[in-house]
Amino acid sequence: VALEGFELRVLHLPLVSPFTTSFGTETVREVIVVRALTAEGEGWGEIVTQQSPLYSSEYTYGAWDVAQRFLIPALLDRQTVAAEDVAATLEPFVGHRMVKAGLELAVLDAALRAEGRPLGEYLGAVRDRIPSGVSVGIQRDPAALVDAVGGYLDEGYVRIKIKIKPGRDIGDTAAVRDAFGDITLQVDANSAYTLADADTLAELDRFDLLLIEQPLQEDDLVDHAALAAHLRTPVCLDESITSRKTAADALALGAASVINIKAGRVGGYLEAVAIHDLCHGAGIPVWCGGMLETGIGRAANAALAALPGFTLPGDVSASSRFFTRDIVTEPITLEEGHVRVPDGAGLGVQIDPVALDDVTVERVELRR
Ligand code: OSB
Ligand code: MG
Repeated sequence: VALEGFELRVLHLPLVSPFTTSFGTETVREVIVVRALTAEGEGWGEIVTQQSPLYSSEYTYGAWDVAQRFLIPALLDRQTVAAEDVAATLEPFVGHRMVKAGLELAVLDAALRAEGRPLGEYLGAVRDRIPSGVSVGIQRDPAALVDAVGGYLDEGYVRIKIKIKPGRDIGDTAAVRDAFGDITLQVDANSAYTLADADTLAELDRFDLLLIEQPLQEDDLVDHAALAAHLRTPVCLDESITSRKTAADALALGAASVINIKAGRVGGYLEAVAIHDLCHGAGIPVWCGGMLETGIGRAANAALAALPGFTLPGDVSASSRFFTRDIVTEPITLEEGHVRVPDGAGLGVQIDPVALDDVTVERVELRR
């Protein structure tokens, strides 16, 4: 596409209920959306950083700065850019993968909308709907957790993931198993443990969990391999997987037997497909993680999760899981426990300009 500029906005979307993980509590989703302005038309992307660098080193105003100071100028230096060239153009800049992913998605959406081609078809989707799981935050106590999980099961979610942290692990998991029996259940520690906690984590083995996600730190690949050898529960990596290369390294080390793929964390949907292809070839199951996306990222995640190697239900839930009002005109909905893969051009969802303006707290436009 012939790039003319980019618009960036910081949004504040109120959450329907506070979302607590081992690293903190959010009540408002602060997120950046990107609009690519091209001669062929516009395209939308989402930069999934959070307000504070707690899940990853990236955060809203770091993303806001690096996008305007370095990444967007590098893209605008080119006359025309294909979505397939964005990663290589931004490659000299170390890290900032969530920002790169958001910019790449906006360019890709513009190109696909101009061609009239759906994102799912472009990425290699083989399904028109995907099974939907839900990520449930840490609650006041195990009884409140059972209430929350019960509500999501009633809505039809086919897989439950509960957040755990030291002191809120065995009891919370036992409460959910006792209340709901044989549901598809997994846990996510968001790096809250060390290898010294291996015996506590082994107590989770008796709950027949689908997997435990990211028990140790982002750079603890060797420790994850040691822990995996100590557990019957399969170890899945999230934070540690920042690229196709780290995915290959993790698999070579035996640090994971399942991988959570998030396009933002790995620098874009094209890198996400490369990790999918690697894992699919190696017989390693993958699933699509989430970052409390708006309808933009949620539509793109639904397309990604429709690839053949996504054999486990992911965290692509309905927009209503987090928001009372989405910024797209057709929010993502749950139908018999599934989310439909949009089949319109590009992302296949349209921005609601009024809803978008209502949650915008900052806006900037950069033109070439
Ligand atoms: O670890 O998967 C995670 C949200 C923010 C940051 C990290 C994570 C999460 C979630 C929610 O678990 C996933 C979602 O439903 O978007
Ligand atoms: Mg996770």
